[in-house]
Amino acid sequence: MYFITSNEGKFREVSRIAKYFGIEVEWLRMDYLEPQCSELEEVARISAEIISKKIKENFFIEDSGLFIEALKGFPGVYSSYIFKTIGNEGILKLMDGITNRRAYFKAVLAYWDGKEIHIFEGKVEGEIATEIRGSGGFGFDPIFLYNKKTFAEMGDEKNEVSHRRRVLEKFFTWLQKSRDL
Ligand code: ITT
Repeated sequence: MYFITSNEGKFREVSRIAKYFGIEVEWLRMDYLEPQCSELEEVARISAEIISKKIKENFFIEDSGLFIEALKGFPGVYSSYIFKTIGNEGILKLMDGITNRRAYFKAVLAYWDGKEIHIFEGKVEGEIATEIRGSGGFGFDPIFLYNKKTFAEMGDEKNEVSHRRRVLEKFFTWLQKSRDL
């Protein structure tokens, strides 16, 4: 099963979680052009449609975003660009003085089975920290608090509760069932 991403941190987590389910995932490192859409579902579906025209094998991709309540869901679908530009420090600055720190990560997975696309979703609620903490994980992990620790401080524990874990759990359970039919 191919997993397509340009993000090494994502691949590391996906292959680790897949192992819990006895599934071997192969990394197809590809930087595909993401369409500009207002919903993650649309980004994932359209990206998978474009890739399916180039690749014969079954594959899946996963698009994630950080949604901050006080910023009306920002950076959301723009998470990748915002991380590359203002980064974690920039997000902390935007959140300066804001007491509502609720946020969530959402992951949308699109699986191409050779004929059609199947969509799955996973979400995890947390808060934006007031400082950068921890050295594990990647991306926004050092500022995303889950039960008092940031994802970057949780090590492998992140893979038990993350948006990625939740979406993959749904996908792999579905995959196992549909293979048994
Ligand atoms: P691909 O699209 O090639 O898979 P990407 O890094 O562009 O890689 P996304 O668009 O899905 O991936 O991710 C949006 C941003 O959110 C990006 O900057 C990631 O680093 C960040 N992100 C995604 N999942 C994360 C996680 O589990 N922890 C922290 N940050 C995460």
